[in-house]
Amino acid sequence: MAATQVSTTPFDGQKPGTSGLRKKVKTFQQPHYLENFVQAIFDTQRGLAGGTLVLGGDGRFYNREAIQTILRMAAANGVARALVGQGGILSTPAASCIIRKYQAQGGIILSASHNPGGPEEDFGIKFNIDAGGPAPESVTNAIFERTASIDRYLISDAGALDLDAVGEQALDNMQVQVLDPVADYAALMEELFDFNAIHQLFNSGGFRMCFDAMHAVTGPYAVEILENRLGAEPGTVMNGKPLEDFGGGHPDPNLVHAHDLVALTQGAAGLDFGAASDGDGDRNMILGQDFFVTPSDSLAVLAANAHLAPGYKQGIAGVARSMPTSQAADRVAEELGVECFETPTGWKFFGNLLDAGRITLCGEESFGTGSAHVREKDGLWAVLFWLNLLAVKRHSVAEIVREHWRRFGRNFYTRHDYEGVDAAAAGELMDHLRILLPDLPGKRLGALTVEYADDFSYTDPIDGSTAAHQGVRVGFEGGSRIVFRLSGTGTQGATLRVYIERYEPAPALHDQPVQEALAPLIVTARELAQIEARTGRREPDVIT
Ligand code: VG1
Ligand code: CO
Repeated sequence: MAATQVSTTPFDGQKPGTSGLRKKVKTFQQPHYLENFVQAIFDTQRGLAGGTLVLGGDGRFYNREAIQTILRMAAANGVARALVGQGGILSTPAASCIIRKYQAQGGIILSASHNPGGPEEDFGIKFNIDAGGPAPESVTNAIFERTASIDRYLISDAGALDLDAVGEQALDNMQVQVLDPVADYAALMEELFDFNAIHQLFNSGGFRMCFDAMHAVTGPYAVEILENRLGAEPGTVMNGKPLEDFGGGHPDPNLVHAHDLVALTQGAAGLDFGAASDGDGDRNMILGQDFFVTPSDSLAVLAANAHLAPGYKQGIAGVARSMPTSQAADRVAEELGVECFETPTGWKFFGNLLDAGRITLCGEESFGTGSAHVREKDGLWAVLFWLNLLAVKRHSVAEIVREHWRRFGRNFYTRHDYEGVDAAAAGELMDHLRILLPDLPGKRLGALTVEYADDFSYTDPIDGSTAAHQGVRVGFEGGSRIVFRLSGTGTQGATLRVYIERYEPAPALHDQPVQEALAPLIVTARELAQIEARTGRREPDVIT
């Protein structure tokens, strides 16, 4: 079989967003669409020729087809070895783990993460660099630039490979190794966490839990780790079979989309622990009995207790959080005397800090938590970390978090999403806010005085690269904040995200319902951005 050169013409808009290129499946199915983007990766990432490429996806519709295409292109572009997850499956954190473990030159991950899947829904592709993490903007910009001038791609005319059997095969001159997608990842988890202690917790008789894989990629990982290795009761993992359309749902672990799991934790007979992960396995939601742990609090709690897990017993070097994430982790970092960084939204901005050893833990408000063990956020890792804490402390989830609030104060926090908004109107809303910014400091909005107001920009402390226009921040005296930004992962219209936070030191006031505790700030946010007048929306679509 031989490599063929196919003529092509550029497509508009192949610009990766917060996490890779995400479009409707129908867009990806156009002739040459996927091929152009993949060739742009090979044309700009020269280390892949003669090197090792890791390849896998979250199993959504079009995954298998795309993997066969990419393998044939990899062979034609001179890749020496491809490591592919069995069945084309690799969770995002497992792909990162495998890139690092086998010292690959990079990886291609096929996923639109928490976006729905199926013929009418979303598909995505992203490139991860040799450190294992999402490509930084310098790389994604180079790939995007290349897509604008691409005029040919290379592809082998070899037939389809059998990806369902673990083992080695050849595709022209490229060696293809089909790997068990779970084994390397599970081994890494065993190094980091006290599996004996968790096993004992599961066998103590008094502990009931459920993990919702949402018919997405973590099913096989969770069954192997929780049920097979840790001895959780069979059936602990619900919705454990990955489906191409995730059973028709949004594989997004939040209070809205994981409502079945949430219901299992409610009431007197509610489970002690509930957890869920997203389409590609990098997000996590943590629940206790009648208790939801905000991802921002989760990061802070893990940072404060990291020494209790074997992989972090030496303590942590530092913490980072994305800008819209609540400032709860900052207080922990201050008390621990370690560095704390505020980065733009998207895991790619943590990579340099992790590589340089400046941080050990990092997280985002969007149900993302992770550490230096890989270069992606990691859903099951967070679940195991919480289980390790529960096993050591033998307190309930709620007790652990309340104790944390008593010690550090509580950052009340919510995110309001307005989805599928007219893109032009959303852009104008952001422009309107940017125009207001210079006049805001010192002004009173509602009961609070604005301390600072800016459009967040970031300078990477390691390589000096900059990222501007990362979201509008309005900070008030006393630490309250409102943040506005537009989503970079959607495929239809625009999504406006409004992030609202208030710090409350007094334990007597920690039990208010969140939306109530934040009500005045929510009103301020709506008025300041003129949300209803500009978008026609009275209420957000999703509140987390
Ligand atoms: C969202 C989240 C962001 C996260 C990104 C990818 O981006 O807000 O924190 O890193 O999704 O997560 P945006 O631009 O839509 O706000 V995943 O699990 O979808 O890869
Ligand atoms: Co994800």
